[in-house]
Amino acid sequence: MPSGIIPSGYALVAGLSNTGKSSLLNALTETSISPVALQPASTRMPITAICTPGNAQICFVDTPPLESGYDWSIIDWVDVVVLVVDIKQFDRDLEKPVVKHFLRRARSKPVVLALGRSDYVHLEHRAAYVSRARCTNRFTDIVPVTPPLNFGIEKLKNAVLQNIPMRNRLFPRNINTLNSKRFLISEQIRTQLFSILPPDVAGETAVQVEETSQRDGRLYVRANLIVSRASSKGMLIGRKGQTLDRINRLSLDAIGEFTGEDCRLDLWVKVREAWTENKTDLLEFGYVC
Ligand SMILES: Nc1nc2c(ncn2[C@@H]2O[C@H](COP(=O)(O)OP(=O)(O)OP(=O)(O)O)[C@@H](O)[C@H]2O)c(=O)[nH]1
Ligand SMILES: [Mg+2]
Repeated sequence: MPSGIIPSGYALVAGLSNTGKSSLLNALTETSISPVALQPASTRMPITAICTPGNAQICFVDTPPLESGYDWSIIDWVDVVVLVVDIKQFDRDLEKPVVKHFLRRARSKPVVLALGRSDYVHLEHRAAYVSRARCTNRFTDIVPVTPPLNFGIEKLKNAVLQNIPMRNRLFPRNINTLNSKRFLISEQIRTQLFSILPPDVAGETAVQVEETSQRDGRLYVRANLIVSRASSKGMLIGRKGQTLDRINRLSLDAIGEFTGEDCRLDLWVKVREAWTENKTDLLEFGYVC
């Protein structure tokens, strides 16, 4: 084997909404890079994290839910696919048209089935679910996982690694993501909006990070929360600024956990009328049209 040739490649993390894809990416890469949220469809753009088991490199790619206008072309350039399904309803989910379409698109790729939320099933019953899933004859491997408890994660990582091709390294050493820090911070802030605001207002609020710098030994972040209706501005600020304060506090915790840095955050609420219907605005705020 020529020197410099190592297992190096991309593994897609895909699945229906709210199945635990982002939690899984974080557990696999021992990070908090991908925001996790209770509400469905919280991930809206691919988030990457690179882990280096042994001398290998795996770039895991967390993606938005399959049912929300999925970018199918992503399947073409990854080496391995991890399909996350809920263990208790995996056979029903595998019959859904969007999942069938996904599996057809991925027919030339190794697909590892991650049976998510395996904590909902007794430990001794999990093997029976694996056997049932094996009967489909479709999957390269099948692994029950519970990302918040770190259950099944090493096994899943090994199953992926077995299918990563040998090649020249794809990623420079010491790189742990392909996303920009600004984008990742904006996603951490955006996710907090959903735990505080009504879903329609949160969904129509873009986050634009204008500055990330070091000030007095701390990470300084200035970001705009851009609402699409003037009437939403007051809702984001709240009485005496209380709502904005809460958004700020939650966001600081999330950014601190993700970056490991002590952080100061300045949030500003701005209005851009009907940005959700304007293609130029959507592109500016990082939405794929
Ligand atoms: N009990 C349990 N909860 C889980 C598990 N994995 C994730 N969750 C929770 O499920 C919710 C959704 O998790 P996410 O990781 O954001 O799910 P997702 O598939 O990325 O969601 P979208 O990006 O919105 O499609 C969060 O509240 C997680 O804490 C699991 O294995 N067991
Ligand atoms: Mg997600």
